[in-house]
Amino acid sequence: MDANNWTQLWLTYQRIEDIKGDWNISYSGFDMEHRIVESGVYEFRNALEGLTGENVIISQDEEKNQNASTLFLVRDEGIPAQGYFVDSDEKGATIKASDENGLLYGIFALIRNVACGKRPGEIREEKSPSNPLRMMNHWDNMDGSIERGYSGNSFFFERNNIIISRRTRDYARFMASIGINGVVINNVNVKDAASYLITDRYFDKVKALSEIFADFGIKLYLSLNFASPIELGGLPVCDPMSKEVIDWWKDKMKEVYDQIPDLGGFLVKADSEGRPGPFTYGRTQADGANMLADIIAPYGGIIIWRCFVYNCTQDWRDRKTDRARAGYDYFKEQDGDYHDNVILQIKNGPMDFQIREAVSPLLGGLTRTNQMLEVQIAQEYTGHQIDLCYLIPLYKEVLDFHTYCKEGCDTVADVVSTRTFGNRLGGMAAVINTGNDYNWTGNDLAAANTYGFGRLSFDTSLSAEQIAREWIKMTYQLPSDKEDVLTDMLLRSREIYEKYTSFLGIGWMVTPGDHYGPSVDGYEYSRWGTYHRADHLGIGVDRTDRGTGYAQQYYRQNAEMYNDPETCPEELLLFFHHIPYTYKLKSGKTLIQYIYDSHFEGEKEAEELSADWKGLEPYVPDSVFERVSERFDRQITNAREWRDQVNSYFFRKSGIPDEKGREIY
Ligand code: GCV
Repeated sequence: MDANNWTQLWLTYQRIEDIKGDWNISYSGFDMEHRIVESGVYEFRNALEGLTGENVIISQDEEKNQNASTLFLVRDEGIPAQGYFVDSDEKGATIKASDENGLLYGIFALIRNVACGKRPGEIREEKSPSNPLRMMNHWDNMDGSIERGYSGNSFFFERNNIIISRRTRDYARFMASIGINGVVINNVNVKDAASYLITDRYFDKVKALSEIFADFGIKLYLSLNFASPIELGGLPVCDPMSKEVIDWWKDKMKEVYDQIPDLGGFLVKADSEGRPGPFTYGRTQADGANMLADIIAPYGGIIIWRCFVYNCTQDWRDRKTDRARAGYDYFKEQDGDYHDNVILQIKNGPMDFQIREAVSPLLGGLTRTNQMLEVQIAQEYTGHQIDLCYLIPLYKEVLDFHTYCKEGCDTVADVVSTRTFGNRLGGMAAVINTGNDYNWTGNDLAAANTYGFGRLSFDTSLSAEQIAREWIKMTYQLPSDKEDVLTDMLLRSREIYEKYTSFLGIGWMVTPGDHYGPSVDGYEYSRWGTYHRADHLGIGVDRTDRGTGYAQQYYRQNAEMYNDPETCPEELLLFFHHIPYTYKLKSGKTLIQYIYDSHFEGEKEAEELSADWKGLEPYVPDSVFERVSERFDRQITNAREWRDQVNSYFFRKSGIPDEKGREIY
């Protein structure tokens, strides 16, 4: 692997040797030459050779190889789509599935169980995916840069070319191993060369990429420029109701699908942060999405339309306009109008991937529309893959949130899985955190988030701890007490990051633009709709019925809960309320004292994380130890800066000293 200059992430195959030796493969109902089946068998060989370090004989002839174990690959129509059943005994293993994706996931499940220390005979697992769509969104630009990327440059694009290498295949293997079945390769902000991905300038390479993905059961999707009729077609408008525009798209999509028949469809960011969209022509978001969806329906394509639509030129003096309201205000009205090959992709919170915010009321608020949850693995607001921040607990909270949209089946996990409303499409998407760094994710420990998102989107019942342990076992060979240490570090990390950056749901005190490090007023007088409204008496945004009314976008139970500071969950208090510094929290502490305490604690706990990591030095590869240690040093510097800037700011605003007399500047 070193020769290629990248790691194998969690597919290291070094942990145990219980399945070593030669194997027969017996196929029943599966074509051994099917591309996905071949990939699965190849991976099985990889695992065996990785474990033993020597070549193994994999044969189809049981007669010839009587001492070998046997892997039975059996088609069983009774197993749900993309699901699998894995069983094993001393003589081998059986994987049943009704389709090739399920078979591939079954093979990975077998390998995962072995790599996690289970012995043949102990392995028995039956799973079908919680979500039909499990997608990664790359924000990769064609010049090779990555928007919000913290792990080097793109491995898909370089100087406006598409790169295809062994790394591409490895990437597809990693994604399949965690159950991902869709990948959007380019940034949602589609500009410049990326607009040309749907032209013959790039067809050959996009097709080649889509075929590599297809080997692993993954569909390739592209982000689309809504203004393509203008930019590529030379038309004066891109009005979705204009006949000329529709005809242009029809010809374009025919050309695209003729060349790339496997293409899954398109992701569209429209009318958002300067991107073009239907609003320019007085049309609705549904008009835009449906026009494209109808055109690609005959090819089996889908349109994934983002709900991240808000006014980004707001006047900070205006206290009525509330960015948090925007998604619901724009999209709820047309619930039911979207055609059945459109999915609305909704960020987990109504603002933008803060370390803590309320769950978007659109999730479950829409009842007649395909919907999909979008989360961010790339650590834009959560530490740039410098600071440790295991995000699976955050995703779990969102998935477990009760929306009250339907009795007994109302969590976000229920809604996006399609269980609640029986929608045709649904699932989870994540803005991925990879790049061409040697270790793919900048911080080696950030790979736990990449791995974790995939596993969670496949099986939303897994706990954050189970996922962390799996990832650790597959990636490193730690004695069990050290595995506990690393698991615990991951599980503490989100709360620690929250403590020194953002208290009680306030968010946005980050350096503008870059979003790493503190700048308490950085966004306070800006156009982005991201305010904390701190004055000398208190802080927080009144989103109740006395304020912006955002809380009323939820179903009654949640609306009432959020509307009252006494029942509002404390971790979101300042997201929903403007609260005096002297307000007593449930603990009996005043708000100002909580601000001081949490920042002192957060910094101290960041130091403890770093100390815990130092204790793992003998157990992880030297290069990993060094890379991660260097990041912990930067995390401590960052946490100190946050602690001192935030505490000083609120001391100066409020004039109230710290009860414990600690140093504030
Ligand atoms: C891709 C935030 C980020 C942008 C990103 C945008 C989005 O505003 O800062 O970089 O653009 O979200 O999700 O579209």
